[in-house]
Amino acid sequence: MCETCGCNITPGNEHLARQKNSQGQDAVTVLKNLLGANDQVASHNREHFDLHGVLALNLMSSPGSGKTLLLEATIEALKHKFRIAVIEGDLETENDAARIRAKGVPAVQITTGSACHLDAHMVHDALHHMKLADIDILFIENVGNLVCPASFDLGQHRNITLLSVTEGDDKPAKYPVMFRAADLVLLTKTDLLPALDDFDPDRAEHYLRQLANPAPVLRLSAKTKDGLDAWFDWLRQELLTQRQRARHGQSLRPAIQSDGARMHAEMAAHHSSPATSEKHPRYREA
Ligand SMILES: Nc1nc2c(ncn2[C@@H]2O[C@H](COP(=O)(O)OP(=O)(O)OP(=O)(O)O)[C@@H](O)[C@H]2O)c(=O)[nH]1
Ligand SMILES: [Zn+2]
Ligand SMILES: [Zn+2]
Ligand SMILES: [Zn+2]
Repeated sequence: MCETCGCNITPGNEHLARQKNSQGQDAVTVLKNLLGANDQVASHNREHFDLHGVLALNLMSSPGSGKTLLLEATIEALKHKFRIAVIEGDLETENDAARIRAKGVPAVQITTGSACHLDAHMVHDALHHMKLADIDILFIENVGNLVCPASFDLGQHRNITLLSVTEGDDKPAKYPVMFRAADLVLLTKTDLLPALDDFDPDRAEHYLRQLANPAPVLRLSAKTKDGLDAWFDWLRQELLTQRQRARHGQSLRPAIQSDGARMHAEMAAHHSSPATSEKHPRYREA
């Protein structure tokens, strides 16, 4: 996806890209600078969160793996205990934000247009429409995509990767950058497991461990509400430790970004060079 979509350049940073190009820099330099600018804004966002003791969580997954339904179920269960708010990222439509608002909590929709991920600039803009002093937990629902979102620090404290049981248990092996970035993996739609004889939750976890990622793996169904308690416990614990950190003036960056970011930049650079693009054929003969 990133190889062709030019997704490093987003509405939030394209002015930087133009500026850098006019100075005659090559693609690698431009991309590295863009990622550097993103990381600066991400740190700035994290300062906003830490100042207000907000726990910021980035939800990433394939399209349709159940991010919004899980948020709806979470809000229903916890909205009287914690003050929750949501930033929604989608290519088009306000649908997800409308679903969240219908549950009675604030939601800001970011429509990214062609960009297949959120970046820190977009999140910063969204923060201008939120009252951080009134928020305990901020969920950022990233654009449904198992590749690009893992490469961009948004200023969150934790990355949560969802894997629906309908997608195949080898996804961690196929999308290592995404699954390496996970601080928590949620296996979703487990109510469908009886109808699927080819998804083995243990095998999915095994592939995750092969990436040397020790993140907890929780199995749940937002539809039947099975397994949600462990997820709620994780949230409570994270909020507690975030508040302790904030009190001590400390912060927390989410799991691995730099690997993904470097790959993202290098991949895009390869594809801008005809000499190397032959090594990455877009079509392969069977
Ligand atoms: N059976 C079952 N279906 C679910 C579950 N969670 C979500 N779904 C269904 O899966 C579809 C997609 O769910 P969403 O919550 O919209 O998924 P999403 O990840 O937010 O989708 P995008 O924002 O488009 O990436 C909907 O039809 C949901 O009803 C679940 O636990 N079990
Ligand atoms: Zn991309
Ligand atoms: Zn959604
Ligand atoms: Zn700011």
